[in-house]
Amino acid sequence: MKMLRWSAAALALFVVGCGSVEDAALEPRTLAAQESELRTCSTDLDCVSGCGCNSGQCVSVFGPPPPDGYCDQAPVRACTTSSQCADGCSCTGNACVASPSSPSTNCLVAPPDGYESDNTHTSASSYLGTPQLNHTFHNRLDLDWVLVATPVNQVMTVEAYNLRNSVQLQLDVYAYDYATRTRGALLATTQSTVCSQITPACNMYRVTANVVAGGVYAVRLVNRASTPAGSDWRPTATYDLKMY
Ligand SMILES: [Ca+2]
Repeated sequence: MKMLRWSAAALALFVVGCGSVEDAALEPRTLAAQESELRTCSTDLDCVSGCGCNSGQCVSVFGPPPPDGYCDQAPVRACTTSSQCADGCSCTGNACVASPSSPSTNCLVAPPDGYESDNTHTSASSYLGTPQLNHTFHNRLDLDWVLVATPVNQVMTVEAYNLRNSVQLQLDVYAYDYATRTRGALLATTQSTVCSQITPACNMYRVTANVVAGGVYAVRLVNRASTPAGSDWRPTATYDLKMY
């Protein structure tokens, strides 16, 4: 399915790119001129979708060869609204672009989600009894803390589910002393999805812990993806969180 989507996207880009191919045919460029335009890179994230970084240059990595110059384009962050772009960027032509007032802003990075700043247990969001939707890992170093108060003695289940855009995370539950804001013992942790099939029932992270009436517990979700921070134009890793 992933490949199918890429193919459709690539096809669309190839169609869009046809104009430049014809232009190139009308006015051939010298080989030296073409080589001078090759896009330099240090990681695949420096190259547009469908191109990879090979020996410091963006080149086609699989599938049919793209139109001349396709891999020489700078990557952009796709969007449909400006809320999907970082501060200082707006969504123009389905790409996040820097506002005229801050032209040097890096618009490849994702904006933080509505639960930020929640990178420490003292700035955690509070779980209010209903699922928290659309948590994102907006950069490689992102982690998310959530505090939950437990009204009764029970086995509490915590799930990170609806995993979108290649979420890889670690899910932890800690005991917590809310009065002193002190983290206690690690009660449960996982880095593995429930099962390996590609189904919603399997593709989630789940832990359980014994909790007590009147208790507070701290849940931590850590981004385990290896994407370099600060240059991620790809769709942002997103998950929903529920506890019951
Ligand atoms: Ca966070």
